[in-house]
Amino acid sequence: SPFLKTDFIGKNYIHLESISSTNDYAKEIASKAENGTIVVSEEQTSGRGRLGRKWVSEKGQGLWMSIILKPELTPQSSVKLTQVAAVSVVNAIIETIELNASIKWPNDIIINGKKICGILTEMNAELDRVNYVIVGIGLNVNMNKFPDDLKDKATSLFIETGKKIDRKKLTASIINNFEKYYYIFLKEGFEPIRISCLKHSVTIGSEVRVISGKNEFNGKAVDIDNDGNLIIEIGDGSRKAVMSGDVSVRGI
Ligand code: BT5
Repeated sequence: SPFLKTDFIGKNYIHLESISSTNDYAKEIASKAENGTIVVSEEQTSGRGRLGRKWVSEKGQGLWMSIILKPELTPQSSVKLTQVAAVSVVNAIIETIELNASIKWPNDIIINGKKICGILTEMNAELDRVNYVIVGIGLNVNMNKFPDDLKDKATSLFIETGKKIDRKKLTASIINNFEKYYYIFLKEGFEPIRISCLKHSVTIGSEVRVISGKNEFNGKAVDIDNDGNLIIEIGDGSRKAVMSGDVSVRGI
């Protein structure tokens, strides 16, 4: 693509017509694939969210993409690549579509209160060494409707702008931004990413209900810490750190 301006991410670019899930495909080829390999599919027949949830991935209407990375990072800091991706997608949307997108911690991108993008980061690690990380990004681009159960909570760039979006330019912008913020993360650590997440966050400052397994509580989201955890202030004024892995955070 003439729009791609990266050193290594997307140099190896695999474009598929149909696949179960680009994250699954990426996992299969990861050990042999070069760092920065990208897998994109026109359609996913079993697109996945977190915790086995389904990701609706219609043909030709979205960007269903996985980035294979082989970073010199611990598993603990590789988790933060979700936030690196979120910041990249938000910036790409602002730059190419001029729409104001925000981040709903930890892995959703929201426009006008509805979800337009989800991120699924998965990794393969031994002890304290990461073999590879797969950053899966699903972005609703040109679909004009969603299944009934998603109608009120999902949106697309087409629904928001009334215009069909050129996926090539947008995809390149996401990849360019991702490499930029990935380098910043490797060189300067999580702090600049954290600041960017806070700047674009819809979660911070709002009352939320946290559901983590059997444990549920209400509080106010007040910060993101240096590990990427969400900091919740509860009734008695004390603070709880919530890890991104398996929680659901709902506005109340
Ligand atoms: C996510 O999970 O948001 C992560 C989604 C990652 C998708 C990408 S596409 C490329 C790569 N390959 C994959 O197989 N996956 C990745 P989670 O936070 O668990 O949210 C899932 C929930 O979002 C579902 O339970 C629905 O409520 C909602 N949802 C499903 N499809 C959607 C869509 N297309 N747009 C908006 N919301 C959707």
